[in-house]
Amino acid sequence: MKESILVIGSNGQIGTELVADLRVIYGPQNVVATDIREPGYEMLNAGPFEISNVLDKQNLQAIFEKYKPTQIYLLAALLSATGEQKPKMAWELNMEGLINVLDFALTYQTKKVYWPSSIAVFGPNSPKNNTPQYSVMDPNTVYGISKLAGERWCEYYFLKYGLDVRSLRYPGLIGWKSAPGGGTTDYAVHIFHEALKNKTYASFLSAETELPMMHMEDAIKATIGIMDAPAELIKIRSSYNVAGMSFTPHQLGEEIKIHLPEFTLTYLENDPRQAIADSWPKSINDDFARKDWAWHNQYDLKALVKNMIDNLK
Ligand code: AKB
Repeated sequence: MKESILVIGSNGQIGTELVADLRVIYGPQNVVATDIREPGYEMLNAGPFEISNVLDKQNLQAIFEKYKPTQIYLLAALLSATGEQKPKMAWELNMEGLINVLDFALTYQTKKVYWPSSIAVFGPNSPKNNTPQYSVMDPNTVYGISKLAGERWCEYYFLKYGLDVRSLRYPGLIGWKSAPGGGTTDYAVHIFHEALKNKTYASFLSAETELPMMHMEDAIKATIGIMDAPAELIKIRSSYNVAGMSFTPHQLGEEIKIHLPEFTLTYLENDPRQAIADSWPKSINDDFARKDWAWHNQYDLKALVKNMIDNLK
């Protein structure tokens, strides 16, 4: 059967790379990129693009009616740092956007829906190290609360209506092809651009703040991997823990110095993103994803830093 794939929120950090890879696999015409804003020249000319607003049901329905998607990737969301500045807007976009898409997916008999969750579903009382799939979850950011609620909705639509929804809890994502926006883990991308341009970077997270991270290539592989897996292998219908590596700003800085010896790293104080990072896990246990649908990552810190510097140079 011919696939019609809809990517909602295609201009963001994940969408930019995901659309390009899906178009290689399924053919450019079968992957419709949609976002609330027009994309750059490259995306606009690489395949179909539509303006979409997940909060505008009429607009969304017109897109479903036109393309009758067989698969949907819903990536439109406000991330953790922006969410704390605009809590009501984050809740509305992250929650109502999800429910609108799940409802239209049912109406238009979409085969599979992908929705990203995050390590932000964990909170200050979750275990910090090797955080298990199932544990205390008490997120204290609006973003985290919306992701945890979203996970419950995804599982609910699967159990109640049989909608094939699949999801991953992304750690911080680091890639050289696209820029992050509004997250707490964004420092780990900005640091590379500044290291190459100005040989120095001021981290808004403290030297010893350890967080789970992943190379974008691994994240895209996991995303397409879980969507391609046979439905019976997807045992968890809320969202899967997935892990790549964990490091602190200091450890990242030291690894960058191996390639750029003149690089210096300084630290800002009193940034509101520090409290968000302090509420999150340091490392993640992803045994369920590895066992259920054979997830495995490729990049560790060494390989990530080399790849980022080689490509951004
Ligand atoms: C953020 O920092 O908000 C995101 C995430 C970990 O979900 N990158």
